[in-house]
Amino acid sequence: MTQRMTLAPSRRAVLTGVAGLGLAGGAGLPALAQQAVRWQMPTPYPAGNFHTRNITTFVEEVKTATRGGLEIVVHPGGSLLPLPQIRRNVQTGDVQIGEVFLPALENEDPIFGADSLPFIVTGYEAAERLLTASRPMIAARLQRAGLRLLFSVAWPPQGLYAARTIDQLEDLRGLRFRSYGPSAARFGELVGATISTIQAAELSQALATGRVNSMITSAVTGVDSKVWETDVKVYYDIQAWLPKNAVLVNDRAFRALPEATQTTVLNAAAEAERRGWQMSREAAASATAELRRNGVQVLEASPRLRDGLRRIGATLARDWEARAGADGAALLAPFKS
Ligand code: PCA
Repeated sequence: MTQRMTLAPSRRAVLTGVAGLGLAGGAGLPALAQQAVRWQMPTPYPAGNFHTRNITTFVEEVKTATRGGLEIVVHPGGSLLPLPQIRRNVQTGDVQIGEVFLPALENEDPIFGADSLPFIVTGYEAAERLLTASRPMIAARLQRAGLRLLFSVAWPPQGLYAARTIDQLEDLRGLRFRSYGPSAARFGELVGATISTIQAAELSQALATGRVNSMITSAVTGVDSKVWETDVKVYYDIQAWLPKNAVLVNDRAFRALPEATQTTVLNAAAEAERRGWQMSREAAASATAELRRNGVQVLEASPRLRDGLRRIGATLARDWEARAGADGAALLAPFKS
């Protein structure tokens, strides 16, 4: 009840309209009549973003393979629910499926933030190994909350954006730093920046008004939010970490599907994960080129800046390990040289 109270009336109408059941066959075709299920799917990122495009293909595949038996309606860009509310609303069943940003769940359990530790996993190949190692841990934690992990896809490596050139860590002091989760906030704190938590859907505006003038995110999100139209015109391709999104489904809603449909969803999810990682690699390259084309300076970090960033990374990793227990230690061990 309280969940629904937090929604705007138009959004409430969509959610309470989720009867989920309807007749696929017409009234005149009783033999073909089967129950069609409709799921609502809030996602945080814009329609043109590669994560959203990948999800759209997933949804189309499910619809085709089930002959319309399962229809998933995607609501991109935080239009149905803002990112911080998606996980909870999938859990309560107000929506059946949704996309989340895993590091944003770190307050719930440090394991969700394993992919946001600076300079530990910095390339796709290692990021895939980290997903393989962490998947059972992530899935078990979600399962306890009645959620099922369908698939997870990495963002491109995270770089540093700023409104001025940054030659050393100290140059970040006093900047207005945008955070997208606990680890990014902690990073901002350690460098002495002022932190605002801003969702991707609100980022263009926050940059345009100068509410923030620095951040760590991917080239893709820099393009999505058209950083070149703001004062933020410098991008250091520091490849600090590769955080992941995850698509979660309410386990009760999943188990209510016919068995054949469950199998279809799981197969399409495995395919979406494979495709999504490929799309991520391609988007990393094309977005960096697009930043350049639009006049953003894409720079290498100076050795001094790199040293400073690594020092902060080591502090963050130590803090995380102290919180993440035996699972955390087991997860990180293979990645520490
Ligand atoms: N873009 C998302 C999360 C990570 C990324 O590259 C964002 O900035 O919100």
